[in-house]
Amino acid sequence: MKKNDLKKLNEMPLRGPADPELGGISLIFPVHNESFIIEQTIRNYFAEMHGRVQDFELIVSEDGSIDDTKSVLERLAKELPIKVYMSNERKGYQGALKDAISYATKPWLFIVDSDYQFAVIDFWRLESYRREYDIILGMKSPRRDPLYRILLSKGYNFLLRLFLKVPYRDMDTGFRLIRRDVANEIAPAVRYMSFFTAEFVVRAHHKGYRILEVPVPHYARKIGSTSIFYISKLFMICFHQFIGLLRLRNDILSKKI
Ligand SMILES: Nc1nc2c(ncn2[C@@H]2O[C@H](COP(=O)(O)OP(=O)(O)OP(=O)(O)O)[C@@H](O)[C@H]2O)c(=O)[nH]1
Ligand SMILES: [Mg+2]
Repeated sequence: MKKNDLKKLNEMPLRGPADPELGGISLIFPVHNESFIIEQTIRNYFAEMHGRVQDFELIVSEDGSIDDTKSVLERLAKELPIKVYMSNERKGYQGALKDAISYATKPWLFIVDSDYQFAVIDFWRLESYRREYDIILGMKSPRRDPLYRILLSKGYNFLLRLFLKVPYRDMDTGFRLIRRDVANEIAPAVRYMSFFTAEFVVRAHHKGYRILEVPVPHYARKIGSTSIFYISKLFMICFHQFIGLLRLRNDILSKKI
């Protein structure tokens, strides 16, 4: 990490208000089986952003949970002005995000993983860059995950840089601020890589959109478990991601992007 980035990371960001001239924000949470943490996540993010972001909405994209998540969300939706979309079938991370993007109404989307591995206060580290950038990515600094996940992610980002000619370091981050018109243009085309964000970033980069990575602290998952990176599925996940990467490269080389 650059010296300047490290210095900024040690400073507390100013907590808004968000610049109203830059437009309102739809906060989007993808959720699957997060009954132990989802209430805390929604309450903390809502308390911080509602009131400091003039034109604000909070959208939850729940997806085939088989724990208590749905009942927690039903209760919260009666108390807080939030928009909850639930699905009995699991659409998957990519499908649920695409749907959530189409439900959003504000000019900017703040799409955040719902298991509280990112603190809401770090939204303010991204906010002011809306003036100059179309996509602002929270780069996990440092990443608080098991070593094998950190190594896999480093290798994955290295391959993306090498094969797809992009300069970014943490393309599958779960903390990102995106202009809605850019999301609406690019999200429907995302199809090769199942985690959505990396492919989205690559496509946006090759379309010439302005993308910035800003370091943000990352926190270990405190409760619940991954619904994506099961160790038993790691080999297949890596295999599918690599095939996706090659397909994306093919699209770039044949100028389909
Ligand atoms: N809508 C939807 N959300 C999902 C799905 N799978 C995971 N999520 C959510 O996506 C976010 C990221 O998933 P995680 O399982 O935390 O992935 P991770 O952070 O890489 O893994 P951990 O380090 O174990 O937390 C969480 O908020 C999940 O609730 C899904 O199929 N559909
Ligand atoms: Mg997580």
